[in-house]
Amino acid sequence: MSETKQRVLITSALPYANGPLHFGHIAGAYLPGDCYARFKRLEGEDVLYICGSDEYGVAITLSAETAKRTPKEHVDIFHKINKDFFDQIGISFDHYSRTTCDSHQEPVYAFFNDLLKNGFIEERITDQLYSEQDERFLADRYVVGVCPKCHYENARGDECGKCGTAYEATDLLNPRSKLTGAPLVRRATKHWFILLEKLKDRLAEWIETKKWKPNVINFIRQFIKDLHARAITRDSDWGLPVPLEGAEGKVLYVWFDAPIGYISATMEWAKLQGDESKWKDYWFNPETKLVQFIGKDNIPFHAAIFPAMVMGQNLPYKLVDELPANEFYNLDGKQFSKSEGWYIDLEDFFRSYSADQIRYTIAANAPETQDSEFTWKDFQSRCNADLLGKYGNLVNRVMIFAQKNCEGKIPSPGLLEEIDNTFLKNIKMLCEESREAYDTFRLRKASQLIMELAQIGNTYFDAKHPWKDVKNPDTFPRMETTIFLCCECLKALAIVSYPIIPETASKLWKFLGFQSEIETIRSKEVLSSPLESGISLGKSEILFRKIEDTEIETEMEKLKKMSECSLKSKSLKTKPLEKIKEAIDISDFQKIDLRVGQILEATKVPKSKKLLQLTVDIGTEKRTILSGIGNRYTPEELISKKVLVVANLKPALIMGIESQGMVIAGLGEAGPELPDVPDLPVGTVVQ
Ligand code: B3M
Ligand code: ZN
Repeated sequence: MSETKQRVLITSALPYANGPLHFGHIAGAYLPGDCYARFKRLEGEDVLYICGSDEYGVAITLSAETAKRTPKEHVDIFHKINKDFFDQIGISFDHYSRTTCDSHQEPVYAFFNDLLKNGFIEERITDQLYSEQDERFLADRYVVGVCPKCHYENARGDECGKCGTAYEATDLLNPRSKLTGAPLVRRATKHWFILLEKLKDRLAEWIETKKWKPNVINFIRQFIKDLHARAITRDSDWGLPVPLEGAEGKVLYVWFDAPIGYISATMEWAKLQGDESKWKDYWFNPETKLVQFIGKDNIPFHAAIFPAMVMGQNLPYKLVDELPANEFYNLDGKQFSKSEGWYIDLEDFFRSYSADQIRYTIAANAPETQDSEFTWKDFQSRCNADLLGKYGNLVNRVMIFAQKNCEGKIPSPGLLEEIDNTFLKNIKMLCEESREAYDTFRLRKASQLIMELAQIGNTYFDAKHPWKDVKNPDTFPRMETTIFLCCECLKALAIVSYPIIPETASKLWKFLGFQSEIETIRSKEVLSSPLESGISLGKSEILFRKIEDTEIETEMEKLKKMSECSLKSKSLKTKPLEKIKEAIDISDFQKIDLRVGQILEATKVPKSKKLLQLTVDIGTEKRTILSGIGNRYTPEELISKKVLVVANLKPALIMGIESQGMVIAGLGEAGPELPDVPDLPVGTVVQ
C-alpha cells in the first residue's frame, strides 16, 4: 500500500542557554511540541522535530557576566543542562542543536546579504544608550526603564514584561543600567536596520491566510500595522560579527540569527544523517507543514519579523503554517523563579516522581487559552485520581484478571451483545475525538479523553462482571468477550495516551503482548484491526504508585521554606525598613496639597552636585522647584515626566533660588526615585 506521507517539520522555541529550564518552559513550547510530534509519528507522517540552544545575545552575556564566566563557558554549561533535562522529561527531538554550531553562520550571513542586496537592510547612524560610568554602549538587555506604552517601571530594554510591547531601548523613559543602576545617555553610533515597513503589505496579506488563535491573529494584525525599521546589530563581542567592512565591534542581534537556528539545526541534522542536502526536503518543500511551538512572549518574532526576513531574502524557505502559542504556566500563582526560591528542584523531583506524572499534570492543565499553574495539590490529584484511579486501575484489573482466568492470553470474543457493541463504538468515537484534539493542539482535551476512555473501560468491566461469568461454564464465553474487548480498550488507551505519557503507554503496549515498540506502529492500522486471540500477554506491573498526603505536605513545606530563605537573604542585603511614624489626624493630612505636575524644563544648579532646577506645570500655574535628584536623573530624561508636587509648601530660598514647592521622591537602590503617575492629568489633586 503506497501512502503519501505528509512532511511535518516541527520546532520548539530555542531556549536561551543561560539558566536551567523549569516546568513553566516545558508547558509553553516543549511538551506541546513533543506530544504533537509523537502523535504525528504514530499517524505515519514524515516528522522532523528540531530544536536547539539559543546561545548568542545579551541575555547570555548578561547572565555570564553576573556568574563571572565567559559567554562560551556559560552556554556550554547550560546547553548541556538543558539538553539533559529535555531527555529526562522525554522530549523526543530528532535533533537538538545550538546556535554556536558550525552550520549556523552560513545561512545567517546568506539572509543578511540577501536582505541587504534587496534593499531591506540599511545602515544608519542612530543614538544608542551609553553608560558614561562604564564607558560602553549598553545593549537592550543591560537596560531597564519605564515602558513607553504602559509606563511599567521595570520594563526590559527590548520589550515590556507587562504589556508585551516590543521597542528599542532608546524608547524607554528614564533608562538606566541593569547592572549598576547608572543613568544612561544617548550617543550616536552606526547600526544596521531591517526595513520592516517595506514588507508590511506582504505580511498583512499573508497573515490573513492563517487560522490561528484569535488572540494571536489580532495581536499580529496590530503589530504589522505598527511595523517600522528595527536595528538588527548590537555593540558587543558575543554574537555573529556583522559581515561587512567597517563593522568592527558590532554583532548581529540575537533575534536576527536565532530563528535561522531552526534552519541551521536542520542542516546539522542532515549532515549527521549522512545526506547533507536532506534539510532541503523540509525547508524548501512547499508541501511541508511547518509547525512552530512557542510561548506567547515570542509571538511577534515568529508571526511577523522572521516571516518578513524570509520574504525579503532569495531562497525558497517555508513560512510557518501553524503557530501554537501558549500562555504562561506558573508555580502556585507566581512565575517559576530560581532566584526567588520559587521553583521545584528537578533532581529531587525525578527521584520521587516520573516524567509521565508531570507530563500528564501539565497537559491536563495546559496554558492553552489562559495562564495556568502547577500546584502540588493538583499534581497529587491528577496522579492519584486520574493516572492511578482511572488509567492504572483499568490496566491492573484487566491484566490480573486475564492472567488468572484466560491463561495469560488474549481470549477469543464470542457473540457481541448490545453493551459490547456500544462499548466498541464509544472506544472508536473517543479515539477519533482524541485525534482531532491532538491535531488541533488541544492537550487539555486530549488528557480528558484519555481518562474518559479509561473510565468507560472501568464502567464496562463493572457492568459485565466477568468475575461472576467466569464461574459458570455457560457464561464463560461471555467473560472471554468482556476481557477481549477490555484488551481492545487498553490497546486504544495505549495509542491515545502515548503522546502525553509515552513511557506508560510503551509499558502497556508490552503488557498486551506486542513485540513491536509502540513508537514504530501506525495508529490507524492498529486501531482498525482487531487483536489476535491467543497471543500471550506480557508480564504486567503496577504503573503508578499512590502519592501520599504527607509527601505533598513535605513538598509544600519545602517550597515555602526555599522562598522564605531567599526572601530573608534578599532583605539582609537591603537596609531595614523604617518604622511607621506617629499617627496623625485626617485633618493633618488634608492640610497637604498634593498635585500632579509635569516637568517642562530642568537644569543643573551651578555648584551643586545633586540639585536640579525644575520648571513644573501644576495645572493652575508654572512653578520653579529645586529638587535633589540630580545624581539619579539627567535633566534631559526629566523633560515631560509627570511628578507629584507638594503645592502648598512655603517657598524657601535654596542656593539663592526660590523653590516654590517640593517634588516627591522615594529612596531607591540607585538614588531618589520619582513615583510614576503617567495616567493622571496635570493638575489632578491627589488625596
Ligand atoms: N531564546 C527567547 C526565549 O527563550 C528565545 C527564543 C528564540 S526562538 C528562535 O524566550
Ligand atoms: Zn508596557
